[in-house]
Amino acid sequence: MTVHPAHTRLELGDLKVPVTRVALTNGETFDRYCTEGPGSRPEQGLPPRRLEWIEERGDTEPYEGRPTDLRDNGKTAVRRGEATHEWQGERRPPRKAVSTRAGNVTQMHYARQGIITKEMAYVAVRESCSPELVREEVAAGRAIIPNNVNHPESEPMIIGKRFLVKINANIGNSAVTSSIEEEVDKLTHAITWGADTVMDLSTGDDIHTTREWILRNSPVPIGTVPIYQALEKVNGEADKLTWEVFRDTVIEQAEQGVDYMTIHAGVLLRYVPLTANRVTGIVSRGGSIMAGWCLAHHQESFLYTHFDELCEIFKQYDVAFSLGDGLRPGSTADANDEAQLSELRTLAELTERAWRHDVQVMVEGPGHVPLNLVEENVRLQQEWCHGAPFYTLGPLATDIAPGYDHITSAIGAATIAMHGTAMLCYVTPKEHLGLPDRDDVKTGVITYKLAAHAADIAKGHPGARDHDDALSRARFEFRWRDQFALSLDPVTAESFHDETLPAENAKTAHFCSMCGPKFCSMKISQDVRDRFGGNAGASPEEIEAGMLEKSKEFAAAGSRVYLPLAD
Ligand code: IRN
Ligand code: FE2
Repeated sequence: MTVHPAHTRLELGDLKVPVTRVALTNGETFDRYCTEGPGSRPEQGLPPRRLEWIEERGDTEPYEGRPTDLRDNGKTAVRRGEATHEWQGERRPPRKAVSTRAGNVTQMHYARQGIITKEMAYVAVRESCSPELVREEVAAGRAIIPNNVNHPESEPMIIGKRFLVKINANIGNSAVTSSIEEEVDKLTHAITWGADTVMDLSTGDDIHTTREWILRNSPVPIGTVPIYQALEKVNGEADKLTWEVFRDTVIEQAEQGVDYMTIHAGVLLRYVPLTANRVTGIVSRGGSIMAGWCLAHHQESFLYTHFDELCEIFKQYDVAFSLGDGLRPGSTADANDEAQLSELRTLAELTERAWRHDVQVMVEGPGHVPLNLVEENVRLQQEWCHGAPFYTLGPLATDIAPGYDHITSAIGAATIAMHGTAMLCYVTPKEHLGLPDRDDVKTGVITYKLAAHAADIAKGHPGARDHDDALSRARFEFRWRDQFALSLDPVTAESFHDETLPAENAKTAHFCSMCGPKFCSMKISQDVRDRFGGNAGASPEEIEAGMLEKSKEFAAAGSRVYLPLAD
């Protein structure tokens, strides 16, 4: 029987912050960062836990409630071809919480006035740091708390390089496959395995309803790329897009509660020709839509020219910008080229513009980048964007392994996060090949969790290694159950062990089937310790003598590294 971790809550005043408490067989416990949800009935959604905090600030319209059954709202999809934000039939948003007094409800706005919000205090407990550090980082723009006032189901989290490295999982149906239920299931699955934020990249029909279900069921911030829905509204013809269609889409999504939006406002008309000689041109979906529009109209991007109006909308809901890297390299050959870096300079300019409105910003980054060029990406972004959080897609360190791109990208992701990237956008094994299914979502999340954690350790983040130490001690002491329970994926760890040693007594045995009972390095080290009363007390000569003795035993047993399995 595996040790099942239990949810518990750290209480600080009236704040209750969930942690997963792993009870170990030696009587110790280990707490892991987690969310309270998921676990709702999909058609009901999660309770609006953050509502009180939002309402007690008194700067939003009253909460109008939401349908008790999301199926009642099921006919609210935006139909293809609609170039208007008029609601169809029952398309009334479940509530509207537009700021009425200050006109600005962003966490950055409060932070800059010296206010520590409940959200900041909550984040401080999750991150084991002081609330003042959270406030300072948010005020300076070096961290964001994506936190739309219309998404009260979300549990506050922070993205910034002074905090734990976060990971985002992309889900979303396409015109070709998958249903709303499947997407909600993927959401729950991604969060269960550790996604810190989720982006809904749905395209096709029912885009509005899908997002509604996702938001109402999500305890983590939800991001979107609104240009995708805007494009649906003009029948997929990029040149038909207008600022008005786009603006109305943004308002519709902000009212639903989207916490951050990818806005590809750095794809300027004059940068498009810079991609002409690339190996892979423009690989960003949003980037190519905007490049197409700029070329068709021979005008500057409406996302750029109307950027201040976007800020005005964002600050009424506290939507954060994720400034899109529409010109990111899609192959290692194109990394760090003029197109990519020109766009980054514009994203830096836009960061400052958003900050003038106290709107929270993170900046998106590549893509495909050889390891030797990775550090330069963070360095330039941090320098030019004055420390605004960097959010990168991988990057893939090589292009040659379709089917394994969760790995090619995790190599780049760990490296870039070690140098200061705050959030990593996961890549699944289906990258470049197809829409990820449930299993791909899990593989992507686990792979990115370990990349992010590897970076936390390398950065010397306080307490990051505690988890490793707890697992390593369990491993060294042959507490197999504890080793499984402490691992990122206990199910897989246990089932791999079961493949060769399924018996119950193997779960306390002092060896595994890799080296067999005689040549387990951990066992040998323990023998050495027992003999000399612990390594600390043993002199180098004594240790050497112990090793020599083991070497003789090894030779006497036939010098075989692998032994046949014991019955
Ligand atoms: C993250 C960093 N750079 C890109 N991303 C994510 O890629 C972005 O947030 C979105 O989820 C996804 C697809 O973006 P494009 O292809 O429209 O740029
Ligand atoms: Fe790619």
